[in-house]
Amino acid sequence: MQMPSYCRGCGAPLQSQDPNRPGYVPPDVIGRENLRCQRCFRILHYGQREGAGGDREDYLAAIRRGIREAELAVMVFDLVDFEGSWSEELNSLVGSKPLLAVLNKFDLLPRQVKGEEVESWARNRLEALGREPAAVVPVSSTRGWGIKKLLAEISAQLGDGDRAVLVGATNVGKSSLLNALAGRAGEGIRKGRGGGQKYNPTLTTSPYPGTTQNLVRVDLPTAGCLLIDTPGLSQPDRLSDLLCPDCSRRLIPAGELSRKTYKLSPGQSLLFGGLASFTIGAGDPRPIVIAFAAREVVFHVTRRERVEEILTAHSGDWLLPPCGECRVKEWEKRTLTAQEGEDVVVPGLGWLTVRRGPVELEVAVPRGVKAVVRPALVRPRD
Ligand SMILES: Nc1nc2c(ncn2[C@@H]2O[C@H](COP(=O)(O)OP(=O)(O)OP(=O)(O)O)[C@@H](O)[C@H]2O)c(=O)[nH]1
Ligand SMILES: [Mg+2]
Ligand SMILES: [Zn+2]
Ligand SMILES: [Zn+2]
Repeated sequence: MQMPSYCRGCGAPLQSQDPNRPGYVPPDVIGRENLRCQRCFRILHYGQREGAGGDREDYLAAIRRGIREAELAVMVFDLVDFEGSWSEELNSLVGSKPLLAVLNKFDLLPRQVKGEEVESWARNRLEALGREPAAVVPVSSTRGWGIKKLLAEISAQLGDGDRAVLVGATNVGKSSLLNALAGRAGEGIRKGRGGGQKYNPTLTTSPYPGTTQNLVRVDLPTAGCLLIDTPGLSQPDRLSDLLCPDCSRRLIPAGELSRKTYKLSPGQSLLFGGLASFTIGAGDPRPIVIAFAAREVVFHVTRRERVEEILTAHSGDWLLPPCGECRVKEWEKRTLTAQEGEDVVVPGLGWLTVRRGPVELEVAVPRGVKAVVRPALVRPRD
């Protein structure tokens, strides 16, 4: 019997030397087939947070190998953090390989938003970035929406026995997507209790970034292709990547986004926890903005003069996130003008949609984080 040498959940090479590193299995089980490492076991069964383990260069090398092996690249985005999911580095690694774009976590948007709307929105965004994928498919990996269509699109691009590689930033849901595709293609189905069928997902997924460690290949004979999962790439200018794992989990929405409408006046500031402030300058005298972020982000309105005092006194206390440890030390301010029907986005945190404008905004974010103006993702209904 050939000894399996990689964890089937995260792809880490199996080892029995260091229990604190990915890939660890006790010496007495090594050699068995289909093993999952101790780290994956803890993540899956105890929801435990485990450190990422490897370094960025190793992840990059794995992604490069995955792309080289495949005939098709599937670029996975977190739809509610499109800018935070876009990586120039990954884009250039994909190069001229045929490309599909997947807009995952569609379930987190308000229900009014239609699939066709986000599809054409994302097509335009990608075109502006110099990309024209063969297809752009909104999906929800956790709810199973759009998976059948995506599987058909992937099969249409591939010849028999060809390979597709899933690439993207950390936590966008690549492994969840691959599990959903495999389930859809009828892989890993086993008898559940009471005789019903139950899908046994192969890949380890978790709310903390940095779960997948290495390539994991999943064969889908019924779909006539092989899919390759890759480690995610951390994003240096995404706010959620700059904070501790608990803060970053709070910023990544677990359910539908919270959405609040504000009528503000010049000189008023809207705070997103203790992590960003949007201060109204010139423009429409009574602008209306809609704030979008994960539910755990506290929105707070105050006067411009009080922002500093409030941040000093309450950030990490009731003004969450960040936690006390991740309080912002250095701020960066920019002035942006946004028109009605545009969003001002802070990648890895959320965005403001201008409902009545135009509005000039002074945006303060932690040093190194971007702020971007884009056409509105969720178009207000009149
Ligand atoms: N709401 C929602 N959550 C999702 C969806 N897909 C994935 N998630 C969640 O997003 C988190 C990250 O999912 P993973 O599949 O581990 O993401 P990944 O891209 O493989 O992450 P890395 O391996 O760290 O690069 C988990 O908490 C998933 O449950 C989705 O369609 N909707
Ligand atoms: Mg993964
Ligand atoms: Zn593992
Ligand atoms: Zn923190």
